Amino acid sequence: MLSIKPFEKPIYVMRPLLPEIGSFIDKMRQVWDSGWLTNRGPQHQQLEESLKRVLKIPHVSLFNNGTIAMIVACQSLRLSGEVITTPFTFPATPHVLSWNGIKPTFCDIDPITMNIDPARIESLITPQTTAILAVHVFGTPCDVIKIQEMADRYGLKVVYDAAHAFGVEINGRGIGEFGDASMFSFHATKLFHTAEGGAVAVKNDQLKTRIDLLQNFGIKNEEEVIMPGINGKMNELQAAMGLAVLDYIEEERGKRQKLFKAYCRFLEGVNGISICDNNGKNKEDGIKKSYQYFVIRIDENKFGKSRDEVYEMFKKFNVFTRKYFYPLCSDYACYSQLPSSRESNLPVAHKVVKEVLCLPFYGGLGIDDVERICMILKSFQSSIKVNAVVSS
Ligand code: T4K
Repeated sequence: MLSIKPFEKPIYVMRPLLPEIGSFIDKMRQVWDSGWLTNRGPQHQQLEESLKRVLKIPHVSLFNNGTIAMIVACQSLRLSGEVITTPFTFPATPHVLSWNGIKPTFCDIDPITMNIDPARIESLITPQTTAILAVHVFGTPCDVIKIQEMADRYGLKVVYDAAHAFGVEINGRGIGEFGDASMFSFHATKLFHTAEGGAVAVKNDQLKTRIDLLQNFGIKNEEEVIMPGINGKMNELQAAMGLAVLDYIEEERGKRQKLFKAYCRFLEGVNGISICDNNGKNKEDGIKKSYQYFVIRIDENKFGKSRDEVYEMFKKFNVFTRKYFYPLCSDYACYSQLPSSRESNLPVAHKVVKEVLCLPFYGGLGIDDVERICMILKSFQSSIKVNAVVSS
C-alpha cells in the first residue's frame, strides 16, 4: 500500500483571496477621509461602476450579501405563486422563494452539467407558476437558450442564481445578460468577494431603479417612501474590500487555471473519477470560466470507494473537501413534503448528489499540493486493490 504523509496544516476546500494588506489599508484611509461608512458612498459607487465593466452588464446593484440580493431580485420582478428551481444548490436558492411567500417546485437536473434540465421544466408548469429560478451550479452555465425559450412560451420570468459564476461568459457575453436578473454572491469563499456581499445584475433601466428602491427601504427621497423595501445595502468597508480584491482577480484566475489543469493531469485515467469541466451543455459555445470550484464525481462501482468514504478518508490526511450540495434542498424538512420533492421526480439529482466532491481549490495552493492531494485520492483506490488481493 502507498504511504503518503498527511498535510502538516489543514487544507480547506477554499481560502479567501486576500489582497496585499497595504492596498486595503490605502482604501481604508479613503474611507476614513470621506467620513462616509455606508448608504452608497464613493467606494460603493466606484465598485458598482467597475463591476458593470467586469461583468459586461448595463446595471449592477450591490447588496450586503447574495441572499438578500436574490430576495430583492424576486421582489423586483413581482414573482408569486410557484417558481421552478433546482434541488441541487445551496439552501439560499429555495429559501429566497420562501421568504417571498413563493412555493418552490423542484425540477430534475441534467446528468452532465448538474444544472436544471430544461426538458423537465414544462411538465412542472401550472397556472400558478411565475418564473424559473435556475442556478449556474459550480459556475457551469445553464442552457440559457432553452430556458429562455420555455419562459417565453409560458410568459415566465427567468432569474439566475449566478453565485458561482463571477466573470463567466458565453461567446463573449457576460453571464448576467441572460434572463431577467442574475444574482452574484461576493461571500469570502467566492473568487471575487467583499467578505460578505452580493449583487443583482439587470439589463432593464426601470428594473434597476426598482431594485435600488427595494434595497434601501423604498426611499425615493427625503419625503417619499414608495414601496416596502428592505435594508440590503453594501457598506463602504465591504465595497473597499471589493475594489482591493478586484485588482487581483485576473492573477487569481490565472493561478486557478493552472491548478485546474494540474488536477486534470494528475487525475487523468483514474478509473471512476470524472472531472466537471464547467463547459456547459453546448460544447460549441466559447465559455470563459469562473474557476470557482474544482469538482469531481466519484463512481463508486468503478473507483471502489464511495464519495462519502473518500470525503472521510481525506480528513485523515488533513484535507477538508466538501460534499456540495448534499443533501438536496428537496430533502430538507421544510421542503420534503412538497409533491415535486418526491425522489421519483428527481432521479438524476438523487444520483448526482451522492457522487460530487469539491476538492481544495484556491490560488494559494501549490501545484505540488495538488499533486499530493491527487496521490492521496489515488491511494484510496490502490488500498482497496491491495486488500482485495490479500483477501482472495
Ligand atoms: N446561491 C448559491 C448557489 C450559493 O452557493 C450561495 C452561497 C448563495 C446562493 C448565497 O450567497 P451569500 O448569501 O452567501 O452571499 C459557503 C458560503 O458561506 C456560501 O456563501 C456559499 N454559497 C457556499 C457554497 O459556501 P459554507 O457553509 O460551506 O461555508 P464555510 O464557513 O464552511 O466555509 C467553507 C470553507 O472555506 C471552510 O472550510 C474554510 C474556508 N473559509 C471560509 C471562510 C468563511 C476560509 O478559509 N475563510 C473564511 O473566511 O458556505
